Amino acid sequence: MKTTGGSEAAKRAAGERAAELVEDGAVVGLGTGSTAAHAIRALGERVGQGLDLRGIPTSYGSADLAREAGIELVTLDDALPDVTIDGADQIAGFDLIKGGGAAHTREKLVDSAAKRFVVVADPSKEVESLDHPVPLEVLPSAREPVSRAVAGLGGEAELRGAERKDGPVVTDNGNLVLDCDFGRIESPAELGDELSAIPGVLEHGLFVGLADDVLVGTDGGVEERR
Ligand code: ABF
Repeated sequence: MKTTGGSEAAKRAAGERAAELVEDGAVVGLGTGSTAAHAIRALGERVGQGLDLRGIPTSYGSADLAREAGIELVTLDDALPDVTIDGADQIAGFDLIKGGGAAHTREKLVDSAAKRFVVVADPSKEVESLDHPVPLEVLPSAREPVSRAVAGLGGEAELRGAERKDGPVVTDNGNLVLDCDFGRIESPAELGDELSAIPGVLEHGLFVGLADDVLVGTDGGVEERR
């Protein structure tokens, strides 16, 4: 699974702490990315010790990892998550930018459906104000009109993987990703509403007001915000 910046020990500390919070019998949303992967592996170990749980994956990657870890998988048609554990690309307070793994549409579905959404991260993700490019999952036919609409909102859209010989990044849902640079984002909620209103945008990577807990791993422990 793709690893972004930040120490592996810090990611592991956050992921393993989140896995400890899961109670017997729970349905758990399984996030995507290298930090959430630590939680999935730790949950698999707990299943091996007798914990009863079912997982709802947010991507093919998290589904594969969960199967390897011995976690039974179900869908949102079967049950809603008691808790979802997922990573982030940038965190300001409880507002997030996600989508670095091109999985944010399913992540937002599973994260928002959970009774409790626990974010796991290393300290490199924390900032005062969000300024990371915002990923948009767009229909392949909507790439140009969406790019123009983003420019109209003061942003600059870049097709993810445009430079790759084997073609741009394609999401699990068969769509493209535009990474949209707006500089410092003064009002994430307002920008999120504007992006949602653009025809052809399936989902944007601003997660505003969804997180219940933020667990930031460090090399020496875990800082927990609720
Ligand atoms: C997913 O994985 C994303 O939404 C986010 O883009 C990324 C974080 O990855 P990592 O934990 O590897 O930094 O949760």
